[in-house]
Amino acid sequence: MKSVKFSKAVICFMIAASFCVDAHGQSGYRNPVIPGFNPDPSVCRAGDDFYLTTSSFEYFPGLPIYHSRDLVNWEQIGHCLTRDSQLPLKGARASGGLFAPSLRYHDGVFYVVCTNVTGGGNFFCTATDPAGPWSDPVWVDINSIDPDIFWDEDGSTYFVTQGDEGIRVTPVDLATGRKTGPERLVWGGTGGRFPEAPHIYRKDGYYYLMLGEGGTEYMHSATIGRSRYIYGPYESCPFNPILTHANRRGQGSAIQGVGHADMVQAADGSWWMVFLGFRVTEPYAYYHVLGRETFLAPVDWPKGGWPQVNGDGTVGLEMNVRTLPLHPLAKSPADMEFNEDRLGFEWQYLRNPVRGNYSLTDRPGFLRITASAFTLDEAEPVSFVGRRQTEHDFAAAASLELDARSGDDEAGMTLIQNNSHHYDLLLRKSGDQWMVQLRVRLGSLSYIAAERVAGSSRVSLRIEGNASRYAFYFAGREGQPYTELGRLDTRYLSTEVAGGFTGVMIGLYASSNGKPGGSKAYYDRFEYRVNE
Ligand code: 6LW
Repeated sequence: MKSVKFSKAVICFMIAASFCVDAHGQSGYRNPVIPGFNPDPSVCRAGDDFYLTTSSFEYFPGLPIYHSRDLVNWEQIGHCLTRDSQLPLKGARASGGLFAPSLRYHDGVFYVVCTNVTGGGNFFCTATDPAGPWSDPVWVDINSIDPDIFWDEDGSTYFVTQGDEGIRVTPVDLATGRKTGPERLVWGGTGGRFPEAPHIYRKDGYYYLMLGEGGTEYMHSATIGRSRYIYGPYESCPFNPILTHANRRGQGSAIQGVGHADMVQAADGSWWMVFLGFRVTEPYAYYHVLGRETFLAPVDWPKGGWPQVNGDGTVGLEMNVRTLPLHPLAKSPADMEFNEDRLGFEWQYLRNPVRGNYSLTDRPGFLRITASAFTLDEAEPVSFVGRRQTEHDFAAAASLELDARSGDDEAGMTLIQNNSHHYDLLLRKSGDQWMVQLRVRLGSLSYIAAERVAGSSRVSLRIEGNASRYAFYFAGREGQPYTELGRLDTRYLSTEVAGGFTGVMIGLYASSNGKPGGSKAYYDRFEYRVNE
């Protein structure tokens, strides 16, 4: 019996950002460039290749690694943290675990520096191939978050982190992970709350220190300062914030909360910024369910050497700007038959998985998930594997057979924002009957919104989403028409309601609800289609 592994190359998750070229050869692209829960992006360049990582919190494996040749089209090539020894998530609360990473390339080596807020704090890992394998973490005794790593021209190396009062710079010996000097507060930003997400760039004799400010919600922004000395004093850019939608220009935009940015220079000399933002369900409807996503904007350096982001510091869904030569990617297949021996990189577990609970080879053509006693309500390694909801308009479906031992066993699909906010479409046995249920879990409220007799232990489940509603369906047998079970508002799975730093994931799971686990759910198909 073989456990499910995450493939390096076999099943690549292709993110096909759409693009267009007009009659004059002017190219454009569509934001976000990496849709769905992908916050705190950090980017680096190695030759003509760009690599990017984002925060992954309580999900495992941790820190997706994306590759691109044009900054527009991204393909996931792996994860940084694939071993339990690299990423202990025991007891990780929702939105615990891994916060804001930085990804850098220096002298032929890739570095990821990050914070595990659940345990261990700051660390860095290295790799010569960003697809992995990555080293075990080197833990660094600095007690603050959002670390960046910076190499100065004299060879000194620094960690740049967020402290309560502002940004700190600390010399660190990368051979040992030890501090070689004190943590020094260098800049408090421009006065916005939560000065965080620091990144330092060396340009034209200056140290440029870019921050996120305003908190990661609607007041978010990117600001920048510069100094001739790494320890400051930092002079604030007169045009701050250089990126924000928390002003009249961003009012009514479908994109809100832009900030937490990183910059990269392409081989042709052009500068680009990646940053997080979120798509509200519609302009002026102030909630979002997809989490914070990764956006892209061009950067110029006119005005006395201060960066200007996409002209006026705002961005759109359609970006009518000249790009690098585009390298479109094939789209990921919408249908999965579970015939491969590994799941694609887009799939993640909740916390360190009990590996024996998952198999693709136990019964060829099926993903077997063995129920654990844990439920989706607990901050535990529940038997679950899921992928991001990447667009408001989507359809997801799964076919399932449940080998239930008792009425306590259940399995099905879930839309999960966190342990206390999820919608479950599940199969369970009640006496002699097989029932399909639609269960709502919102904070202290948990109830069965609808249930129907399923007819057998084999069902097809389907969820369709748009900006405001999720609709839930089931079909008793292959080929039978779907019956609608109910509709639920998207709003209650939003970050505004549920809180936290993640976005909605579409999961397959099995649970024995606190009783000894062991019953098996066999999934033989999964489909995920988006309407762009
Ligand atoms: C991250 C902080 C932030 O540490 O959210 O948007 C936190 N910015 O920089 C978690 O993603």
